[in-house]
Amino acid sequence: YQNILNSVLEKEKLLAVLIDPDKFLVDKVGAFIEKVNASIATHIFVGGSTVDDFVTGILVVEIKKHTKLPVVLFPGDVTQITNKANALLFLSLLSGRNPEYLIGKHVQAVSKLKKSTLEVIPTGYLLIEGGKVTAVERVTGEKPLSRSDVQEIVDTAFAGQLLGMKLIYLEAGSGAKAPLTNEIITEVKKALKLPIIVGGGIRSKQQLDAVYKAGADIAVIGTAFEQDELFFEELKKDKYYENIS
Ligand code: 1GP
Repeated sequence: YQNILNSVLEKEKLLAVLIDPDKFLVDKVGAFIEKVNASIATHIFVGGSTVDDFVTGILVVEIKKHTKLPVVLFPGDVTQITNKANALLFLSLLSGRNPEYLIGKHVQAVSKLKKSTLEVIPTGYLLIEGGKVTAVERVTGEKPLSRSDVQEIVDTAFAGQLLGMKLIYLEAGSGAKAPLTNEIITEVKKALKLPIIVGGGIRSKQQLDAVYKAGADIAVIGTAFEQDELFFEELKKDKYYENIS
């Protein structure tokens, strides 16, 4: 977390590549991570809404064989918590009113976390309309916040800050039709003192840059890399910085 804060202070933008254990074959990890290493990615997030037990641990071990980037758990359930990662986003679904996802799963996780060395980062998680029904919605039974109700989004994020959350994650949902609007990101960033994570539907360099410009500190991309690994070419370290300078 301190590394994230330092980057925010330095105005450095961070990029997390999301690997969903449910969609990833362990024997493909090496080649995929080589591409991640050559790109501007700074973090690897691992998690998904529906993942079989024990798969996450095996995948994280394999990922760590190929990279020095921090591996951060972004779990859909308690079973995805593994001590093999570096940190855990302890997500509370603030946009919903389902107690299981606000505090229930967290209580279930305690016996595991007490034995682990994972850095636990309390994270306020806001699901916001992304143009299609997302896995988060299906699993939690919670509706997303409306894109047009920016004040409700800002107030929800602000309540998360008051509750002591250390990060706020604005989520349009994996595979969202479009990333969140600049207005949503800018208004949340303006109102809060916390680093802001933005994910869902980012599929091009232009969209990534727009999300950063609007105020995202960390962008998360999953689907675009799963569907087209050539996207890594556009985000290669040398090429990316050449293009923005
Ligand atoms: C999903 O925010 C992440 O939780 C990433 O979304 O798969 O659409 O990139 P995408």
